[in-house]
Amino acid sequence: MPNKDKPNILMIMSDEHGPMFSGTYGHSIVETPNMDRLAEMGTTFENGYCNSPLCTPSRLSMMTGKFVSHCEGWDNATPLYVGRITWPWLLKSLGYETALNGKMHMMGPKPLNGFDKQLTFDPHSDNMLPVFRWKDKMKEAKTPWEDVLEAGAGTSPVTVHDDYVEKAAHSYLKDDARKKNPWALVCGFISPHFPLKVPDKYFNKYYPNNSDLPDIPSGHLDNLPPSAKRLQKFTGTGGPYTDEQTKKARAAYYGLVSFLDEKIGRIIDTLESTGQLENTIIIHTSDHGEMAGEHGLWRKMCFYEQSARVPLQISWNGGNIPKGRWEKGVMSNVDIVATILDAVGINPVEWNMDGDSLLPYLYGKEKKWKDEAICEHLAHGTDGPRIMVRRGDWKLNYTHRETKEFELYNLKDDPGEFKNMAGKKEYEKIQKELFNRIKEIWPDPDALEQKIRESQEERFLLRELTSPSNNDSDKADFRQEGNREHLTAIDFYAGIVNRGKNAVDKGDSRLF
Ligand SMILES: [Ca+2]
Repeated sequence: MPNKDKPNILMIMSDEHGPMFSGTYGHSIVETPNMDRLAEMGTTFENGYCNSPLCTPSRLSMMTGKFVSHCEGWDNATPLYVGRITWPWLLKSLGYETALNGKMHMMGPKPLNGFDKQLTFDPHSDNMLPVFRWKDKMKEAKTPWEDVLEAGAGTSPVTVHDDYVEKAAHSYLKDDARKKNPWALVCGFISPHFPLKVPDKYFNKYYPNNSDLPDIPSGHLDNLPPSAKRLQKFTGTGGPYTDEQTKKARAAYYGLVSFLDEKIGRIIDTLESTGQLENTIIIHTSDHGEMAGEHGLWRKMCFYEQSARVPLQISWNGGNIPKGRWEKGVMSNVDIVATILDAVGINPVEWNMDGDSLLPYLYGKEKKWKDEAICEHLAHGTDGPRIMVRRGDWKLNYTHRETKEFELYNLKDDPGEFKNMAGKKEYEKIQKELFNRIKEIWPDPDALEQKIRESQEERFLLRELTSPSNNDSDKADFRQEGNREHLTAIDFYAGIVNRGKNAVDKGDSRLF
């Protein structure tokens, strides 16, 4: 029988959810009653961050408990080195059953990395995405990002996938086999990730009467930092869009958040009705956020709050995690990994994890939390390594390129991140302090950049060598249920060539 020493782990991970787009985090329109329910059941972190504002790097960091530059999960076409320890492997060493249900966006042959099985399928693990080389000049989108223009009622591969994930979660939790061993289940939902299509019921909840526009002060878009301008040109997400188009697209995004929230609620119901709520630690997070038009951007790949912050909620009905606690201390997903390990009796320090367990803090044994988050972006949408450090009220963003770029924001005085204080004499001390922390993580940024560029070149060459043709025929079959056959290394790289070449040549950034 399950016991308190070995709590079950249920991780509900969404994709592309900026926490401010939820009622739970204070949004005046978006209703998320089941996130509210999780907030009552446990502790919610106001300032929780992902460790990279992009799918695969964020998720590989989440799997390994290490920063992206440490686990070397550079971009959306980087497989995880198979010898890398992940938290599911460590839980298996204690007799846990581990299951992945849906998306984790791990690339490569047999990308389970410590999960016993995949309950449904992950369309992104074999939907091959391009390798972008920093040595190539960043392309500029030729047209506005189409997803905003196409937003509305309907279904998409995302909503279909998520329906399968929910169904598989109920079956897994209701299975009597769960009574034998402790288990860890990750439900990898893709909503509220674009395409911005959501069934009528959810879309009509917000459109046309219940949507809003981004908060953009007059003149701000003309004064965006260079990193944001480059990203805007690359993605085409600056539009131009009419206010009505933006409102409609935001309404569809809000609808996807509600669609996700209902699924969260029904899974908690099943956990409760099967008598497993007491002894299950529930973690709710996302891999990164969504700009939703703020700062003239959609999607992510930057360190603005909408992109880098994620919902972070943790509860344990039968344990000692405080209920109804709203925590402002800064933390990130690597801390969640360390917390999971600590909860089952594994010392994360022994495995050289970059995160810290939150348990001593949540149990009141430690009064002061470290109050820090690190986020890195080492992929497309930039032409050099980027890193963010948030400590207390301050956030420093650094771009390592020929002309070094800094952005410094005080989130208390300027929550919208409209006033870049970098380089100002009166904030010299805090900028230096935060940059010193960056230098601890990146002791040699030139060497890091070189390593990333070499990896880009190697993977680019592998594509060339394994490409049988330049067709586009290997799209994922979203209708397939059950385990997918996993890919061989050759299939993997060949797939990247096929899809990647086309996408890069066309300057099409919609695929990723
Ligand atoms: Ca993602």
